[in-house]
Amino acid sequence: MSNTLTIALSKGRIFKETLPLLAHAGIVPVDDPETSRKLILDTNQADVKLVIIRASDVPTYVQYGAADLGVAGKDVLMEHGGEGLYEPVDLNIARCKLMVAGPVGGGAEPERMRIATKYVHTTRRYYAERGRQVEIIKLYGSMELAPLVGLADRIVDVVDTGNTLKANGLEPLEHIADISSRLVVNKASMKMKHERVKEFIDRIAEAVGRSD
Ligand code: PRT
Ligand code: MG
Repeated sequence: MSNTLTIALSKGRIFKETLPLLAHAGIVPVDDPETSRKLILDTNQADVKLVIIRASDVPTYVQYGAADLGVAGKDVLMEHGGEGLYEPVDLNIARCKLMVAGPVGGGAEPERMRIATKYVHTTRRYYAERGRQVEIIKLYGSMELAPLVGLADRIVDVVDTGNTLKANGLEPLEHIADISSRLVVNKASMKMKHERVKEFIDRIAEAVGRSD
């Protein structure tokens, strides 16, 4: 096993909010993923690389050891199941809520609700635990559209300000979970690169403690 540390991140809010935490661990990327087309970013440290991937792919890369570490939303981790991963630090970034939402003043629930979501497993578990029979429709994005065009009665999605729901005539109805991003670690890396990985985790945890 090489001594390089590979860290998996997604572009956008997770990358932006992780940067100051990495800086505290002495890691500064050389390229900006928003302008560079590179998928592997060098950093100021020769043996630390960042891989830039879809948010929902981060747990998979870390599970299989393609990255030693990663940053993923709890929504993504709940949906993935978390096999093969340690989740040592709540980074307290990219916070939002996983909610059930539906049309404003939508009235009584239909007998067998149709729910559109990209969080199929989490949604199935949520309703199963409540003994409610629902039909789940898998979408990859723009869930807010589904109730407007009669595809679904409800959606399950993450909500931050609630502005997107509101702009589409929807309102939050049920709270499923509070979400923030977590540092995840490959189980083999934790053993084989223990010193380096442990040092990194400690620096990141320290940075989280400082930032608020
Ligand atoms: O875009 P891609 O399909 O690759 O992945 P992604 O959309 O999951 O990635 P990204 O970068 O958008 O989100 C990464 C992580 O940020 C998510 O997994 C969440 O843990 C977290 N997060 C925090 C959010 C939001 N806040 C958020 N508001 N992820 C998505 N949103 C979206 C939401 O889906 C909705 O469309 O923003 C819209 C709602 O925002 P408000 O402010 O209008 O409520
Ligand atoms: Mg997105």
